[in-house]
Amino acid sequence: MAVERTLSIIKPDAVAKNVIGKIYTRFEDAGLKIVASRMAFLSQAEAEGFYAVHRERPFFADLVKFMTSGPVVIQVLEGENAVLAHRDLMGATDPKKAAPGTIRADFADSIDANAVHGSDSLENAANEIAYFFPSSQVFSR
Ligand code: RTP
Ligand code: MG
Repeated sequence: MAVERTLSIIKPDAVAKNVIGKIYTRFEDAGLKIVASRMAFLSQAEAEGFYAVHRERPFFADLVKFMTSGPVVIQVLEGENAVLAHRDLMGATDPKKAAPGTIRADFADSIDANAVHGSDSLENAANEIAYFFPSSQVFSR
């Protein structure tokens, strides 16, 4: 297994629920290190650019509206097999289908307000990390 980096976002619903620390603890307890972190209030253009792969999907407008509805916390996680390890911690996109004990099962309310984002491949992770963090703001440990 290789050490990887992945991009994580704590979405507006989870920030509003005051569970940033609880979610960070899950990352740390799973052996993922937080190597970059910042809070942001995404503009419409930033959210549209970030989710550009979904531009043609019927849920795109709702997704952008939700992601710009409040502040988010954006982080880079580093560790063994980080992309998949993080997706496992998150659980399925629809919290009703997410396995018990996953972040979405425990903190998400709906498929739209689903608490967290995680990169879905190593290639997308590299692009998503670069979208939010210059390399000088990522602190490998
Ligand atoms: P994310 O990118 O946010 O980590 O979520 P994901 O990989 O689990 O799901 P993805 O397919 O990339 O979709 C991005 C976000 O769009 C919303 N969505 N709604 N109504 C729908 O069928 C539907 N499908 C996706 C979700 O909020 C999802 O997180
Ligand atoms: Mg996705």
